[in-house]
Amino acid sequence: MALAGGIGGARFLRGLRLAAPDAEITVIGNTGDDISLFGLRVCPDLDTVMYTLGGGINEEQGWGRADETFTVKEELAAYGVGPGWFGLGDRDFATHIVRTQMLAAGYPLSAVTEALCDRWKPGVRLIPMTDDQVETHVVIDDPEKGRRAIHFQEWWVRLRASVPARSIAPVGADDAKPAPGVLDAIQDADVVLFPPSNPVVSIGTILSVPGIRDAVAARTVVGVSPIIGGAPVRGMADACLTAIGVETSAAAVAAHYGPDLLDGWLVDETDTDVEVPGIAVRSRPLLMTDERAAADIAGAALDLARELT
Ligand code: GDP
Ligand code: FO1
Ligand code: CA
Repeated sequence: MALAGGIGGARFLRGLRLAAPDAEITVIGNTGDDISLFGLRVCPDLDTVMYTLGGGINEEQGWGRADETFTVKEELAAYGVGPGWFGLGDRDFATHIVRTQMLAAGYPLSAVTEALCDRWKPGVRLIPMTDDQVETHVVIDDPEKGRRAIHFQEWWVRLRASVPARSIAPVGADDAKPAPGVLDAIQDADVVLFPPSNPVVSIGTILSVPGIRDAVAARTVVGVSPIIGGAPVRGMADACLTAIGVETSAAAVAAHYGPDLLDGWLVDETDTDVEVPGIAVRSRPLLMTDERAAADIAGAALDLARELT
């Protein structure tokens, strides 16, 4: 089983599915990025995993649908209805409409996600970390409005993480319960994998749901570094790590997870001499240039897990 954020998680999982075709793979998805827009519930990381594994993703962008159009967004803008900084496409809108309709009818997010996956057939069981609402917020010093908390998406997408985060918090996590099946999946797993997802706002958020961290720590856990040569492969994960006082390096991220949680850690071949007390480190190419490369990385993570079990 694996925890997963968006792009890094989804591409790793596509490789894992290829590396272990006979395995039953359960994925616990991050819902801290979720946001309500135009009255619709949007779950970017769940959708990125679902579309990527289901063959509907915009490959270049890494999020959103392939062959997308933006007519609804343009029409909303013509009414002066925003936000204009979040690009919801027409095809993607349908997903959010179905989701919101089912949530309003009383179905929990886990059941809604299962229903959406009936169409996409991702080949893994995708469960949101919780059915309760958890939203990551970021405290910034706004040049005009002073210190205030904004939604993670506003910081990440509108501001491109250009304003330093004073702190980052998964609002609602303290009172959230793991979704049905989450703790069982962790307890029954042969191995728990951390894809190269964002350590703070993807993996960190999932681990902030009470009960999940302890359940994971009791298993054999192998992670893949999202940091190569002191920088994220894509995105602004460095801005998130800085906010929690962790250096942007493969070693520092492993040390941040710590030996209580992590048993094994894959770092890139160019990150030589990485040593983390209590964690078995192996180096190999970590760029997911295509599905085969991602499968080789996933295979190496499984090999290390077997070695450590
Ligand atoms: P997000 O929710 O869309 O931001 O995606 P995730 O949290 O799942 O993953 C984001 C992380 O994936 C970023 O910090 C990247 O550094 C990492 N990443 C993206 N592509 C690659 C890759 O090819 N190799 C590795 N090792 N990390 C990657
Ligand atoms: N990311 C962007 O950088 N700009 C967007 O306009 C944008 C729209 C969007 C719509 C649906 C969706 O599922 C994801 C979307 N993302 C967009 C990706 C995204 O929200 C972030 O990259 C992640 O949440 C960060 O992990
Ligand atoms: Ca995310």
